Amino acid sequence: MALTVSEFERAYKEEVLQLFAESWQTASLDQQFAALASLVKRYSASDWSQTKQAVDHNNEKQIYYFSIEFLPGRMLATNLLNLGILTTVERAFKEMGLNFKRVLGMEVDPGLGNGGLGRLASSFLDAMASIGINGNGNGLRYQTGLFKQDFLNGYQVELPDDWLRNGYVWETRKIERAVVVRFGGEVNLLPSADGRLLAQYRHTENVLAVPYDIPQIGYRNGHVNTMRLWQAEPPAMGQPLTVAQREEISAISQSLYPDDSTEAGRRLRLRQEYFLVSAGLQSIVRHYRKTHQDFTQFAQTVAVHINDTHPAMAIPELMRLLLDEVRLDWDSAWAITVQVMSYTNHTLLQEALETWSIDLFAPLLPRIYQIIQEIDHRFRSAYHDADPALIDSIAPLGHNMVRMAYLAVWGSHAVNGVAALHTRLLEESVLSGWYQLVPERFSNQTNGITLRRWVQLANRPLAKLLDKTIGSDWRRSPLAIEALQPFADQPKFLHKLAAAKLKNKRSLAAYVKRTVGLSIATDAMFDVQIKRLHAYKRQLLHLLRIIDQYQTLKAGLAGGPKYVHIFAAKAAPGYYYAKEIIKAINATADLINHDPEVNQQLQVAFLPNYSVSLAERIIAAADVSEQISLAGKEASGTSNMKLMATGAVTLATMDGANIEIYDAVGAANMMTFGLSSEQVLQHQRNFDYSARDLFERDPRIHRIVSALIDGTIPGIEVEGQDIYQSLIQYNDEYFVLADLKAYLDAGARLDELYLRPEAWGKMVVANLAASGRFSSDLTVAGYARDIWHVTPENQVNRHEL
Ligand code: 7GP
Repeated sequence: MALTVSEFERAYKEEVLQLFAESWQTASLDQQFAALASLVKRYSASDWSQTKQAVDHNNEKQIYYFSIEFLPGRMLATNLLNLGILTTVERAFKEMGLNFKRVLGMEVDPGLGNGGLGRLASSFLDAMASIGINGNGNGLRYQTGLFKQDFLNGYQVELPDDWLRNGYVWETRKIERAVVVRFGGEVNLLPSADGRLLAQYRHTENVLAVPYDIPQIGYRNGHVNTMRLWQAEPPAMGQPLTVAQREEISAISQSLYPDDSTEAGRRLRLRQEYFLVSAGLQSIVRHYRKTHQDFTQFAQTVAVHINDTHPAMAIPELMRLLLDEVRLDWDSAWAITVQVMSYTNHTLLQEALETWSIDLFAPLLPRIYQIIQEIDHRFRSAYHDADPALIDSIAPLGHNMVRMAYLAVWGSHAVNGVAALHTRLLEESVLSGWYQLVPERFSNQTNGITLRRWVQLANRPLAKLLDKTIGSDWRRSPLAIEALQPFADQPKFLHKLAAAKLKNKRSLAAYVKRTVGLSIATDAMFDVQIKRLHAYKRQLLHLLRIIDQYQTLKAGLAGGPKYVHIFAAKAAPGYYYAKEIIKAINATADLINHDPEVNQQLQVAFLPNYSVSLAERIIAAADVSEQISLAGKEASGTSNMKLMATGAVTLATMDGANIEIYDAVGAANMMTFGLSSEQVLQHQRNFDYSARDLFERDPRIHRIVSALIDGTIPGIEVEGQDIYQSLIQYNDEYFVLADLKAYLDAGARLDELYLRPEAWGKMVVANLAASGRFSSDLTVAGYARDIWHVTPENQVNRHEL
């Protein structure tokens, strides 16, 4: 949009006055933030309304991205950037003598997600708006996020993440669009006038689903989509409810991933999942009916994407609506449903494949259960001449369970994995039966990231340098950054690149000092591992390398570059082993950071409360990106992409999207090591891996691992023992020791390169130049083409990669 500095200043001052009856000079930072955000929302309002009108007017197809998690991060800077007024507003703030950065810092991170899956969902919403497709989010409005993490004596402490306490500026409550979601009760199928059975419900628990809409502004294209979050409330009318009943209802949208170790917790999760899909689909069907008489056009105008299995009940719920309310026959309803639905799998971990016991499911969702039984029955009859053992092993119902992934594949026309290796492993293992049956449904769509956020916003020094060096095309066309490649050989440019990195390191160092009181050396190599804490991601492997570095320094054998190891990670509250690893890393950090014999060379910082906004600080400052999961376990990873796109070099196993980064940058520009996924499988099949052998035969491994239990690291008597036992006694499920030597060697090779700034700079440039292909604009263009069958309004220039 067009806006001059003085126009903006006038509007802003008026906004502060109107909202708070304060002059702009005396407004608090919170008020400054609220006024600016409210103005931005106003600026986007007419585009938002017009986008919605155009959809209806032209009968355009809409994508609904159903997800139990979203991680949008802070929205103010993104919205300003996407509206095209970021620099204008910055200039105005400067002129008014106000601190723009601090105002941005007032925004809270929405607590609507926990990890990669949620961040990907938000990144896709941004991309859909930015390439000009009508793509809406459908999620839950959790009152409290996962948890706020702090450390007490090195242990993780979980504090409530009360992110909505002061309201959320970007949302609008739409009470007039509320719908009723029904649970429990009885369903009777009664004959009706049209000769078909009519589902009659009795004694149901009715929950009001109230939508809150948030604008999702596209990048400088006037396209504004909607992220819709549902809140559960007691209905205004009907039977009076007890306090306890009302609380049970609000609990549905109270918090993300309730503890599922109890029956009550599992029931709550199931209620959440059904609430999410039923509210979303009811509102989609209602909207469609406003402009259409019959349902012949439904699949041409609606696509519903099931982000992992949590929303897989969208399939039986849409069937319910089409059968019971629209009154279609089964075959027509099923044909529409399959055309509408598509499903992405995000993990191969067996424990993450959702199943629900029928004993829990059937009484809570009686009609949905009936429909799933019918789906299961018809599936089995459709394949009555196939191998019965195969059909039995992949049917939606089996072993007294509803198997959500199988239901999702059978009810969708498209299924995808999130990186090439992951998709192949899905086809060969987790979903192999399904791949045999319906191979044409499977495709790969490698994940992507919002480069605008990670480069344009979170790495301003780099962004400026790119503009000066290759012009600003890269801001709109991600692949244009390839033009940087020739500068890999220009020492002057490499020098500037290093200076930009140093700037980011200084900002991060100031933050580290402020938050954890540690002064980190900005002339050190910043070696970063940031992601959820999970055994398969092997933060432990990284810790063992740090112990090795410590022991080397203590033995007086220095020589490598200075190191600052940076971690950020939350462990799930019930994941005891992950919490022990956090404690072990913190204890090691404490030892190293306080030992004057080593702390000039080596430091370790574990930053609490990993979040999108913390990631923005860390990623810009990173030199090394640790992507060291056990091969075959990490579906894709996306921090690997963010880090390479802002100038870090990747130290990685051949897992997930690391392989595609390797293909993009070449062997010379990435350091890979370790077992391949095939080798891991082979060891698992042959039972021929012995961690104890390695420990006993290799003196270096012996020395490193022993540090966990011999008192070298004070304060981990219990944790050190447990970790030691998981490695030696229980034979190291994640092959940490199997990969340790290769990892140390790869680290040493990286050290040598880091000590030669020109060699290092060359690698950094190669990574930057190859990063464009990981833009989620391109990923989403792939979904649009292969899965949703829509054409983006904006040109997305994905030339053949
Ligand atoms: C994650 C995968 O672990 C990660 O490799 C991938 O990049 C990301 O999804 C986006 O595709 N999976 C999850 O976050 C997840 O499975 C389930 O959460 C609760």
